[in-house]
Amino acid sequence: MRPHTPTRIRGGRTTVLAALLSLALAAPIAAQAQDAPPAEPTAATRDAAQRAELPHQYEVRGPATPAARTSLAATGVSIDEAHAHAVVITADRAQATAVRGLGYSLRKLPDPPGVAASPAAPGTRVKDFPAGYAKYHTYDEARQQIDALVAKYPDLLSKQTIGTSHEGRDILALKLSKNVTKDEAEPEVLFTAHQHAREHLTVEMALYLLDEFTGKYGSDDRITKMLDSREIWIVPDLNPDGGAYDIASGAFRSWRKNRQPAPDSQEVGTDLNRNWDFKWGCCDGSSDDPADETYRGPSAASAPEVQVVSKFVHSRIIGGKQQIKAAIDFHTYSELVLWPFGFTYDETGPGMTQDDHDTFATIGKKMAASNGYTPEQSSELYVTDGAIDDWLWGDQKVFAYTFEMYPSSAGSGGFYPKDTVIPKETSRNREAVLQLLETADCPYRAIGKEAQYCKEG
Ligand code: LU0
Ligand code: CA
Ligand code: ZN
Repeated sequence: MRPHTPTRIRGGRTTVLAALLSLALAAPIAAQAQDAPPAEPTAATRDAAQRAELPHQYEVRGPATPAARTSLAATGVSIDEAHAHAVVITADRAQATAVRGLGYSLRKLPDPPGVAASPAAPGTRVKDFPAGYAKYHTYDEARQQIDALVAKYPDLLSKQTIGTSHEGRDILALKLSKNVTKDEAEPEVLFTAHQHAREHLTVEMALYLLDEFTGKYGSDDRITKMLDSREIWIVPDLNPDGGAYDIASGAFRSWRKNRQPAPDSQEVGTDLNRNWDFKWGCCDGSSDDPADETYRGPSAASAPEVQVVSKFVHSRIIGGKQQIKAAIDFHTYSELVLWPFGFTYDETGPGMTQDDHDTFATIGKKMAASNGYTPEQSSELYVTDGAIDDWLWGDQKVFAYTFEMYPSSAGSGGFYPKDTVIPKETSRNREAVLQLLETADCPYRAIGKEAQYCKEG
């Protein structure tokens, strides 16, 4: 049976939270004198309620079209996989109930080994990856590796702090180029990673690129040529707070958002990839409920992390021209190459000509042929609004792609593949990255329209 169009379900989590809080409070209140004032929820009871709320993955059979997936996503769950007649979602208990309310049946999937079966006891602070994941880099380890590379390759690699996260962690931008300390008139390409906290493999992707490009300059012809003629920007960790929170208890929490409290709410976290300032919240592609996985935040670019990177991208407008020509934002998982727009099913329209679309699709398909991912317009998956690619293209005219990295399914580890896959699954994108760099001086060359779009001046 095909479920009817869902109505937006709000406050589900709040209701569950209230019920848990009243349960937790019932005993102490009963033991108190009759005229004692009602107790305020303590940090401990709030913690208890939230610990009952760790999200899990479920298979949902039925949704088979972009429209059906968009309707399902409107409950505020994240859709992690889309198949011909089923999807995999991440949902907490209240959200799972909301999805069942649409007429779907849910099958809970087994958690990967490192995922917390039950939440950590309050105060547990391991702050590192679980066993089997030791080769993933924590925020501090990534910084150390980056600092070592900057020290080793000062003419090729430079580091700047472009701002700080909600909790005050530095957000870094690394520049890779010959004569790195000079701002030369070369096409620029941006690689970003880790908007979503649980997508740790993307930080490894960024570190791989830094390592590969520094280490092979001078010996690998294509890399040498690119560093000689491009300025490459890498923002290796857009969401350091979320990443730290996801691993802080010693078992993964399946956390997606940043760690900024929502206004007038007990809930924490904005989905950074619904917070960018282009058609923000326009099109049922995000949630206004702070409890949801895809909460878009109270206003466009309300997340400090989004502000920091937006400001950085704006800073690359020189002489009225955006220097960044192309970009990849790394996510996991599903093995996809995605291009804008996400806010509409339409291939073309205001802000996307047929030539623009054809250029996106041609380059995207070629990159996908190199890494074995599936190429498609982002909204083929489901509608998103406020996603980075829509902003980078719609606002800045950057040919921006999203790569959804390994694996293709939850059965291979979902968001949490073991560290043994890191070398293979990061180097798998080497060719695609080189292709994008090589095309960045004139992306329209891909459709044979260099003369029309890329004349000097
Ligand atoms: O933000 C997302 O929902 C992405 C997909 C979009 C870029 C279309 N999927 S993810 O959250 O699973 N990485
Ligand atoms: Ca240079
Ligand atoms: Zn993601």
